[in-house]
Amino acid sequence: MGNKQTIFTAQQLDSYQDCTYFTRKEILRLFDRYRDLAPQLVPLDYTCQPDVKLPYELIGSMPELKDNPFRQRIAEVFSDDGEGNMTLDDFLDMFSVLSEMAPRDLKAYYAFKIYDFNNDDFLCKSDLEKTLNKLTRNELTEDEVRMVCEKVIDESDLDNDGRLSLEDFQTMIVRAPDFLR
Ligand SMILES: [Ca+2]
Ligand SMILES: [Ca+2]
Repeated sequence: MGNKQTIFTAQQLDSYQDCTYFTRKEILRLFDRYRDLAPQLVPLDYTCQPDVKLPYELIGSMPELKDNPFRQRIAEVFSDDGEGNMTLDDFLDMFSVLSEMAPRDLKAYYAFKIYDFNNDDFLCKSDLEKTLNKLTRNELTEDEVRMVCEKVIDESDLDNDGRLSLEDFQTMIVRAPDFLR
């Protein structure tokens, strides 16, 4: 009991390795971190895939997220329930995409989802305004924000529908890579 080998089956570890950019060792380390957030909720045996979710409040307080102005959106996007409460699978997915090993296109795809506050698969002006306010930690005036967002849409809205699709967004981050950080 409590031995690392009994937490997951070999197949589970293989599939976690296939679905993330992590090694077995890193997966086990992340499991420990997940469990440390709430040892009373997370069992030491995952071989029967227990139905466990950790509340957003715990996830959002982790050192990687707590100072990130997008922490709530990040947790929402990666959580199955859309509310930021995370299963171990959600948790591993999130850290995998945030890791340095994740390719730029994958990061861009998730950045788009994170910035799409109303989840309609487009970045409209109000999504971009919210994004910019968070990126700049509210240091710009309303007028400045409006101007920057209009300019961004103007330059990247290839099909001229006044909002950015994922494709438009990929064009945009080539010009303004800060949006991907
Ligand atoms: Ca949207
Ligand atoms: Ca467009």
